[in-house]
Amino acid sequence: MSNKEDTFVVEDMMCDNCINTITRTLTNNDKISDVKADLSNKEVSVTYDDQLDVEEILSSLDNIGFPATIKKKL
Ligand SMILES: [Cu+2]
Repeated sequence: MSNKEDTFVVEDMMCDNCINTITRTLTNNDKISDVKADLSNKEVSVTYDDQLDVEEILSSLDNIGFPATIKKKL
């Protein structure tokens, strides 16, 4: 098993409370090993087991009221 990292754009992430909610929710998933939120860019970088479907990350963010999109890699 190996890890991959994706960055998500979360437009509704406005403050530290949002970051806490997002970080707590994602780190509850044991296939997610690291979450780094950057409020200034409204981006969340997630390191996760490649067995985890990225759609699951998107839907868990959607479920807590933070719809997200995957940032395209350059
Ligand atoms: Cu907030």
